[in-house]
Amino acid sequence: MSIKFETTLTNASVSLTSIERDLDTLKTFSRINLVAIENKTKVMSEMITSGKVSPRCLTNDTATPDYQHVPRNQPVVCERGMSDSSNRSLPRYAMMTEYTLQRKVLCDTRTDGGGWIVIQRRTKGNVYFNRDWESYKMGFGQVNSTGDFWLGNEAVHILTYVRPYELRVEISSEGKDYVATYKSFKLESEADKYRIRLGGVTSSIDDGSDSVGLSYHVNMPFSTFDRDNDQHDTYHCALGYMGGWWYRNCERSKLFAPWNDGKINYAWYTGSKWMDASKTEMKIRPLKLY
Ligand SMILES: [Ca+2]
Repeated sequence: MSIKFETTLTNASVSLTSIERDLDTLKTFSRINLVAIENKTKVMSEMITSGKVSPRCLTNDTATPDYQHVPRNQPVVCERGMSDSSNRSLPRYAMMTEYTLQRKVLCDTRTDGGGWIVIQRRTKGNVYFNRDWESYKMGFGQVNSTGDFWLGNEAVHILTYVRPYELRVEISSEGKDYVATYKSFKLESEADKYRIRLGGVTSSIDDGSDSVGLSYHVNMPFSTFDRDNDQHDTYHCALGYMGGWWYRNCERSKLFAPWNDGKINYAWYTGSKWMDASKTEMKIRPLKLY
């Protein structure tokens, strides 16, 4: 085989990889656009049917984000809890339909003003968390006010891709409650292995440095026992420590690790000690109400 032919083959291979990546991105965009179109169509049809607005008015009002038009007495998305005083009558947790996903999610309607979509919860330990890539992608467990669950990497990616979100992590350890809030939070797409983006931390258990809590895992891709995406050359962190996570080399937190005797052992490193966790919740909230 001539050198020229080999070079041509290599170039063709590089081009193919690039095209594949573009196709992946295009697929994600198409899916999000399709969901958005379905949502708009549904809302418009509901508005016209309910007589809230005439088709002509809708035509003149296309620049306004659609979910501002949803009647205020119908709790349909978590973010309403942030400003709607009527939501004070809601229970602490409520199942509401999330707009972008068009599926029921668990909302925390009160904590710090409410409006939180709960994406992870472990209080009972009756749900197995050492699952494969596909399970973490799609989510598992019982998404309701008493269940343990993970909402799913794909759902969290779609939400945080469409709008900027903040993240709140709550941990109970030895009778005390701890909180870590991150003013920016995002999961990249599956093509980028659901890489975690994180910033703006406020917490007594995570000072944002490179060696503590969730901050240690910033910019890491997600790993499961069947996907070694960590930075450890000779060890498969998710296989060894079990449970999916954004393992690095390997961890300073692991809230999906096995549940033993009513807690997750060595769930979070604070900078001075490892904490076990007898309860965890991860919840996200859009930064803007528009
Ligand atoms: Ca490894």
